Amino acid sequence: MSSASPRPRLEHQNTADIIEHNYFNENQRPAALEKHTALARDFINLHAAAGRRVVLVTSGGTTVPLERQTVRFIDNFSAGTRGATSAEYFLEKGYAVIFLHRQFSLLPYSRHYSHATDCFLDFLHEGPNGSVVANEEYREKMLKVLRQYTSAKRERLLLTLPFTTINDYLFVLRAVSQLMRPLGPSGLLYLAAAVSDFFVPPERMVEHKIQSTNAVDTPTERDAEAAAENEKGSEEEAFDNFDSSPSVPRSKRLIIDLDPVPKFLKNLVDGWAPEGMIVSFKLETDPAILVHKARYSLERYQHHLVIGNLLSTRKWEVVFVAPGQKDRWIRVPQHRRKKTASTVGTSVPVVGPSEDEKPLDPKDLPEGE
Ligand code: 9Z3
Repeated sequence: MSSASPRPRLEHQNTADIIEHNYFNENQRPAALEKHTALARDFINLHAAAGRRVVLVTSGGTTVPLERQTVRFIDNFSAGTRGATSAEYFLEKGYAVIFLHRQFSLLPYSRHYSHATDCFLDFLHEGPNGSVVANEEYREKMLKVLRQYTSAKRERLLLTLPFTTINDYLFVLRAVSQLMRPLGPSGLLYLAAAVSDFFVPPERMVEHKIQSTNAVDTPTERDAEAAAENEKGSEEEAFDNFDSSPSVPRSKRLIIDLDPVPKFLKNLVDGWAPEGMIVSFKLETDPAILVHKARYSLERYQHHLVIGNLLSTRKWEVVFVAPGQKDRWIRVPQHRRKKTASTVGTSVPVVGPSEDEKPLDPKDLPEGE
């Protein structure tokens, strides 16, 4: 008889709970999960005891690995500008910020210098006695950013937690939002990360790098045998993440069969942090469907606010979609747009004052945006 403890019974739970149970049991816990959870627990306890509001900001794109030992992966668009900039504004407003971000994407404060088209060394020169000095024209702004950064660090107001894959992200999101549960409405979840909608489930992920040619070169007897095996439907070495056996040889093509990522926003709203304030972002490219999709998301998940944005105009305008309210477009005024058109390190608010109610036409934007 097996001595393993029985799995929890699920027959009285609803579908969302079963999907959650299955996902988090079938997918591997990230190695850093415990460490990140412990850091978040200490951080939340510290600020809850001080009566401070806490926000979880998610930022950057999640990846979908195609191989367990990952050489190739599918990425989601996001530099992390929205999340990193918003985090700075939350800090300014007195929040303690947990910044759950894609590793190497933009970070609050350092974003002003880290991914700029200029190398950060271009902001500096050598001073007297071997010192390093900021160039005159950048000094004022750099000093301001440096002071904000060191103050946030000194007061332990900013906790940065990295993720890479969709799986890392989901595990940490669940753990941190559950830790925020006792904060009630003074816990804010601000979900700006660009989250993958499709992934390769673990049972269909290959261990090794997907090969573009058959076997290890030179045709040998072994290759002939392997080819024959493949013909018979044996999938041992070949990459194929299809559920069923292929009916035609696909040896030269790469066909990727992805499952939908479960929509855990429902679980977050109903179970992980049911009293928290929850703001999600909706990204689209087609202006004709943005507001509709944002409204649909709000109705489906029943949270507090969906902020809609279009890929091409995201730096200038967003639409707020909230329960029982008219859609509200918020825009950076025209005269401030050029200044921020191609610079990452802008001091213009991510959302600015409203100009009018008509959405921007992407073709009216300056080039390069
Ligand atoms: C966003 O819409 C963010 O505003 C951007 C920010 C990713 C566009 P950047 O980092 O870009 O400043 O370069 N995030 C999308 C969040 C997302 O994936 N939402 C899901 C969806 O649209 C629903 S939770 O389906």
